Amino acid sequence: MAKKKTTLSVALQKKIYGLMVKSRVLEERLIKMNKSGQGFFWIGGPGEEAFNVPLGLLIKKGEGLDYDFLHFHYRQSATLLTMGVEMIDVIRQMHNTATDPYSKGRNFVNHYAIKEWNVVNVTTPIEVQYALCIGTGVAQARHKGKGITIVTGGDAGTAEGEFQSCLLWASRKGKELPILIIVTNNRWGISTSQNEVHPKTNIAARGAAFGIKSAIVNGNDPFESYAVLKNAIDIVRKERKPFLIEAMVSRLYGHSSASGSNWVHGETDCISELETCLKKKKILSEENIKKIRQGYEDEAKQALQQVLQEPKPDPYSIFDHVFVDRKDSELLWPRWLKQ
Ligand SMILES: Cc1ncc(C[n+]2csc(CCOP(=O)(O)OP(=O)(O)O)c2C)c(N)n1
Repeated sequence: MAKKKTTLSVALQKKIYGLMVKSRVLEERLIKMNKSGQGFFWIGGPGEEAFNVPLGLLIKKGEGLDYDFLHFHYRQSATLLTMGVEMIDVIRQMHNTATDPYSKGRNFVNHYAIKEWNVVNVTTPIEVQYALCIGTGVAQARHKGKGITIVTGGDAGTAEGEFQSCLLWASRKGKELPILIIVTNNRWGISTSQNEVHPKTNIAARGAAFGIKSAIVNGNDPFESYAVLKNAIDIVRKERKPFLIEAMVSRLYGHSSASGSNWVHGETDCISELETCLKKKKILSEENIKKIRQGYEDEAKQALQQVLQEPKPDPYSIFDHVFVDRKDSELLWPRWLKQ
């Protein structure tokens, strides 16, 4: 349950709530799209909103080394919406239209790539982001500005070598990197329970072996998440050293559409908990709650109606924006396709 006491202003508490609902409504629309054949695959972040919205509010957004570099995974919609991503663009990627600004209709949903905000391409292979973030960490350490690198991923992925590489490179003596290393722990890797693959200790405890400060946070509590994130971000920004956060979160619709994307009973729902808390504090009424949700539902529905009219990518664009230049890629086309 979100703690009743917080130093955040009433306006900020309301703002966080609104953004959490916006993100949930969008994700539920994406799930419906997948189930009704309007999108091939769904993966996203319902259950991580209470942590991901505060993260979005605390990011120094912009392009280049003076701003934060973001190496996210596929459950980050609430952070991106908080930063200013439009619902319609996420729906475009879900429907794979040519108008999708992140992949021109070529990638799974929630796979963002936004150069102007230092959002490095979300990758489908898990954990590679923890290796890639070392690069921007090194660049920002040399640059000596205020920008930091932030990387996120799930608990199961920490079994991969990239996670250990990240801890090591971020903590070399005298060459520390300004990286906020985040693991959102939903206790599952698709269908494998964390108890089957991890030691008894928390993931955050691994920081100690590398001399990295760490914290565990209840990621279902937006106020606690905001406070822990703010403290960690301030430390990384000022000391130019890494910090490791393990956020305990929920996975409300299972892993992805591959596991059915149905509501999972028994998981904590951060939005209904926050509603109870804000109603008790008389910050929100039942009427406000309904109105806020309805407003976002209307926005998502309208966006979908527009996206359904938009064009699909030209088949010949398949080799655009890949690591093979256009000239070479022409050679890869079967001749019969071109005739
Ligand atoms: C390198 C790699 N191995 C396996 C997979 C298949 N895979 C996709 S998601 C996933 C589980 C990830 O679990 P976790 O890291 O806990 O993140 P979560 O999805 O639970 O947020 C796996 C094994 C993959 N995408 N990439």
